[in-house]
Amino acid sequence: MNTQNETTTLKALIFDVDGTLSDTERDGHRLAFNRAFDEYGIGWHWSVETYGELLAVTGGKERMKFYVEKFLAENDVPDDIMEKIPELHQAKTRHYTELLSTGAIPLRPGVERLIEEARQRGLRLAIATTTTPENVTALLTHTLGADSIDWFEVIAAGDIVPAKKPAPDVYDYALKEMGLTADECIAFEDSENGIRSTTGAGLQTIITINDYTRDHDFTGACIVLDQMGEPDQPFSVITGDAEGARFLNCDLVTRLHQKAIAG
Ligand code: XBP
Ligand code: MG
Repeated sequence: MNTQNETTTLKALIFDVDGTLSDTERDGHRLAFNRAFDEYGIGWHWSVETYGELLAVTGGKERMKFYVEKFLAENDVPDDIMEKIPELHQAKTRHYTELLSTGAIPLRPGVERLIEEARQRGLRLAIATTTTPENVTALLTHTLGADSIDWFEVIAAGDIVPAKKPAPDVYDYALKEMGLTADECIAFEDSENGIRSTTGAGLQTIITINDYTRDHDFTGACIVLDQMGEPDQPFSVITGDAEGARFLNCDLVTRLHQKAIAG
């Protein structure tokens, strides 16, 4: 936090992926998990509702372990399942990247516009996510084009840090790699695990909710919106002050950042 009258220029935007850049969970990751379970003949099926509960744990391998430990009766646990989880997860990643390659999962409204504007203004870009690196590459390639990978100077993903969100480690890692302080950046998240992670790293956060996260606790966010919005598709403000704006652009992001770090 800055002392009064001191300002810190916003230098970088750090984006979460799942739920923030794109609505990937319900019809992306969930489907890919179920396809992997079918492929391995283990008879699990994660419904939309169950998957919402499983999202309490980030990371696909961690989520499967959580399911075995908390959702299955002891007699229903397949033999040696814990040893098979890494292989099952590789199959899930294959199904997920195949799904993305069909173009079935677009970016959320306003994401491409904001990223383009940030690039034009010379704002630096990074990604901090718990998902597997191949999944980030596939999403960016199939939505923004192959070159877009290079727009992000750091893509901190998956097992790059041992402790996934809500631990702050993935954001700490991104900040360290960029050589920036938390006050020089702003983060974009969609979930409570996400904002716990950003807050732990000392970052200010803009939240765009989705169906799985609308009831989460976003205490400390600069603003909570239903989406980034477009000029012809305005956002709704859930909490905070958008100063009359109808969609998120770099001017609003900068003002929200300044206001937040001034305390
Ligand atoms: C994303 C996740 C990930 C994905 C699955 O959370 O929790 O686990 O659901 O990805 P966040 P993998 O948006 O907070 O980063 O299966 O590749 O782990
Ligand atoms: Mg997310």
